[in-house]
Amino acid sequence: MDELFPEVPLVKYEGKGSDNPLAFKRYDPDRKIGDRTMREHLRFSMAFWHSMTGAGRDPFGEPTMRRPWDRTSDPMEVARQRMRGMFELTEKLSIPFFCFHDRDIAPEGASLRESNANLDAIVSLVRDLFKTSPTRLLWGTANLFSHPRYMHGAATSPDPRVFAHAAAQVKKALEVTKELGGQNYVFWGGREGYETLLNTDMKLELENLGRFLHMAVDYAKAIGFDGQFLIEPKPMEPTKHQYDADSAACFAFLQESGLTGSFKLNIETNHATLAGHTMQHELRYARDHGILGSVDANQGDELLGWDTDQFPTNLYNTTLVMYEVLSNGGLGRGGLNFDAKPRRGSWTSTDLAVSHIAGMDAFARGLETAWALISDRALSKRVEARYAGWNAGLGAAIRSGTEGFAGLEKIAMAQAPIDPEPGRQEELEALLNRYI
Ligand code: XUL
Ligand code: CO
Repeated sequence: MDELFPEVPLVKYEGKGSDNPLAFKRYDPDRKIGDRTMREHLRFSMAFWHSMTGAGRDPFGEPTMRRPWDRTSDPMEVARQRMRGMFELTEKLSIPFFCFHDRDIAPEGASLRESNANLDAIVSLVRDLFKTSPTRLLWGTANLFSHPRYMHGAATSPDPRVFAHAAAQVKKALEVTKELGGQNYVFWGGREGYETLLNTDMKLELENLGRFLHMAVDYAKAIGFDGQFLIEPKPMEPTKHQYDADSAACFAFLQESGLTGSFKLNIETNHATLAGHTMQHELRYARDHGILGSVDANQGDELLGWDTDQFPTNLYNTTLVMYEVLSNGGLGRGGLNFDAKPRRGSWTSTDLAVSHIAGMDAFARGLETAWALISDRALSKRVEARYAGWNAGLGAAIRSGTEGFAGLEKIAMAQAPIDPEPGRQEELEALLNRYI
């Protein structure tokens, strides 16, 4: 079959001295770091919606991206070409996985029946492409936010008819994800939130969200889908208040709804920063609560402050993400999904490949640095020393519950004045710099 991206070659590792923009400088898929290869540690994934359907449109301007299917007018033919294009690029870039929304890979039809038929046709193409390609499905999801019917939310819509439509869409998306061997299924709360409490019953909406997710868990059991369910936190955009605001809000929601055990989180860098957290904070919170499932790997721009979905090139960030991922023992069935798009000015297909290479190299470097930090216990031994007081004597007594306020008052009265140990933040930042 003719190539759709003849300008993109099979991308190889050429080492850090290479000037070739279409070569890896750090990502050497088969190189072992500890007991796993870089490929196994990083589990990269391409986001179909950005890479294949994204066109470079912004609120002020028309699409800029030029793609091989631009002169094709039949939407199903466009969908087929995009899918072939995605397999071609993931293979050329050694990206082992992809992720999609139902409506990215096949156009919405005039009815739900027609939409399902469109989806089935593309799913059968994917099954054909699987026969000759190593690319596999990391996760599937349903787009419950683009169509006007979802203007007030899907599972949290005030209109039960919309809830029903969303349920039917997720039912189909689960079947399709199972059919394609998807390792996870993601719920990002597209418009599950609100604009104003003047017209919103927040309590009912959150209960309905819980009901919806229980139905998804039940249906997955019924059809034998054993992928991991993931919630993707985000605090705003498109609604002003998104219910799944951050890792902690999601954990509270899962507990309240009786859903812990069935869900983990898919944490995205640009969503963390929109929530006013570092990505490391969001990952650490999830890891400490046993719900770190997968990562949407991108970055925002601190001067812009919206969801710019840029390719991750900041080495501090990729290092600290990999620090959490390695400390978690890896991501299991999860992966690093590039929920990222080239800038509007990076409109060629070569830019699309180069953007992925930039993100992959930044993560490979982050992996190496994080591995060294962990092997040397460079940070952990300092943290352990800082909390050493909790392992013996007074700290151990407090932890074991043998001391209460009255006993602690006696101890405090008898204590000499306290000079706390310095936190040594700058020293540790300099230490991190040395490793990077
Ligand atoms: C939106 C976003 C989504 C999810 C999947 O900000 O990140 O693309 O990753 O629905
Ligand atoms: Co995302």
